[in-house]
Amino acid sequence: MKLYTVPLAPNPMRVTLYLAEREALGCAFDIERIIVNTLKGKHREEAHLARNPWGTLPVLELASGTFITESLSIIDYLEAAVPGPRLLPDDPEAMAVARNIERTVEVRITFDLAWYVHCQKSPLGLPPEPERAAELAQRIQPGFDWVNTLLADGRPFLSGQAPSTADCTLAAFLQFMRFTDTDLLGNRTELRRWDEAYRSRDTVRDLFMM
Ligand SMILES: N[C@@H](CCC(=O)N[C@@H](CS)C(=O)NCC(=O)O)C(=O)O
Repeated sequence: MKLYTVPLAPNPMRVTLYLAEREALGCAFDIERIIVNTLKGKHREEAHLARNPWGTLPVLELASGTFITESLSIIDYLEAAVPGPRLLPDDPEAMAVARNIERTVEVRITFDLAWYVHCQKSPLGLPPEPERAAELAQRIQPGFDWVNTLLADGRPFLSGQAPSTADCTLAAFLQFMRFTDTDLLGNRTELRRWDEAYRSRDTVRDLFMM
């Protein structure tokens, strides 16, 4: 398999974190990682558009030649195809709860947070849009409140006692937020506790660029 990726960008980063979490559990991935330099516009060139007409990253190329172009679909595939301990629980109810948390984080926080970053200080060079950034920052607040409440029982990870895909997703997008040198977490102590603890773990610490 080949994983087309780029450091810092949040959707590639959630896959990077996912792989690190499972490697720490003893899983071995036969994946060649190939950087597509978005700063140089390589993701808009023909070679990458042939892999993914949307021009986005990450992309996973399977041995069959199939390209998987959505980060969560890549994770789903790796959960199903690569043997060994998985991040999602086997129990259907526990799996649904874990996925629900992941999906809520994505829909309520990360979609807007990604655009917030681009409006504030875009790594892709998009023009600043301060008014839109302020509006997006407000829209994210209920999502952060929800996560803060979820963590109020003292759980170390978003889904409970072990890392899940939800942790990978939120941590990846909070790193992206840090690229802007702004902090939208406010005085949410539980969210800050999780954030500090998650990214300082040996498993993932060296993967974070900021
Ligand atoms: N829904 C896609 C989103 C992928 C995406 O937007 N990737 C960003 C990096 S985080 C990208 O490649 N942006 C470049 C562009 O849109 O030009 C996923 O989850 O993989």
